[in-house]
Amino acid sequence: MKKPLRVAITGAAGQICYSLIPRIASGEMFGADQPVILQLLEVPFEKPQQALKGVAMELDDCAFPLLQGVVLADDPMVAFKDADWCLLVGSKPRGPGMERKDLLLDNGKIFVGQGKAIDAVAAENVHVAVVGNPCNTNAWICAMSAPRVPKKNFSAMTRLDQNRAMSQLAAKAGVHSSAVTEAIIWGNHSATQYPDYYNAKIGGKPAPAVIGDEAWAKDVFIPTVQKRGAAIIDIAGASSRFSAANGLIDHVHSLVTPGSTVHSVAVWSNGDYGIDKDIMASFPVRTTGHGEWEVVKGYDLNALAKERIALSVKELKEEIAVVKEMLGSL
Ligand code: NAX
Repeated sequence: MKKPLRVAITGAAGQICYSLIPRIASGEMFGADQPVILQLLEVPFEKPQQALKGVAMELDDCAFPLLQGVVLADDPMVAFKDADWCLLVGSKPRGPGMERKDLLLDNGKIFVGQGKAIDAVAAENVHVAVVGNPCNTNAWICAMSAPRVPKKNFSAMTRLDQNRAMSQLAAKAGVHSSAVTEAIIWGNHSATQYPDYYNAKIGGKPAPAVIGDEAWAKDVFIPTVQKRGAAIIDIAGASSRFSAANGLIDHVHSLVTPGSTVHSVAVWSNGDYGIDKDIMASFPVRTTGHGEWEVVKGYDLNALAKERIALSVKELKEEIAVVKEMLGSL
């Protein structure tokens, strides 16, 4: 049997994790032959801690063959101890009337603390995937607070956006979503993200050649993907839950699978495609046969793409400027 992976998960009594945790324990994220130990973190208050105990009881009741242990924690130093993967789902949601700056400030504190704890106690080659919003900038804060850990080991999730883009393209083309590949998300996981119609493929052919409707791409496809999260909140009264969990399963699974196809991941920018260095931006990524991931080069960016990506990058830089101001004092 392989050595168990220690997987720390924050926000573990929350909505996304309720769908996420059993899928990790059953092997969908790391593979059907990879045992896991789950290290679950929640805030140190009675209600979430009680809810976390309920999650642990349900895990017991599943008798998952791959689950080798469960640690319940209210302290990041316990949750991240020797962790091979840290899945940072928990964060403070934006409340009514809350300014974006306040959201960045509140989450900044959380992700500075978690970054420091990861730096101090996680496994030598820990990898960190951030879902909690604003996820790109939270991942940036976390990476900056964990100087021991290579920047390439941090990522933030834009896979849900990619999956949404695949479904929209498939529906328009009248094919199954599995026929859609290279549906790349560029930039920030926010309404400024750029879902790339021009480089997507449908049945191996360029999407524009199959769909042939640029007005639809610009006026329907891009805004639908950008605002899909808000549309779900409007109709269901709650934010995306199992689709977000599914996005994270796909995100990590692709990162740990050698030879994976192109997928969208927010990673530390090295300046590829003219995107500013040292921000967390979404790029096309592939995991090589050696298990290392790299930004896939060579996609052509037209004028629309360049203009939209620049807007998203501007937003990311503004978010970073706000948190940089705070980081010294945190
Ligand atoms: P919930 O509010 O249901 O759960 C969040 C949980 O995190 C709560 O139980 C809370 O107690 C816990 N938490 C808060 N601060 C914590 C901390 N410092 N340490 C540990 N736990 C902490 O939210 P849920 O629906 O699960 O969403 C979680 C996050 O995912 C939110 O920030 C949300 O905005 C974000 N999303 C990100 C998406 C993406 O594609 N990147 C899409 C879905 C989702 O909107």
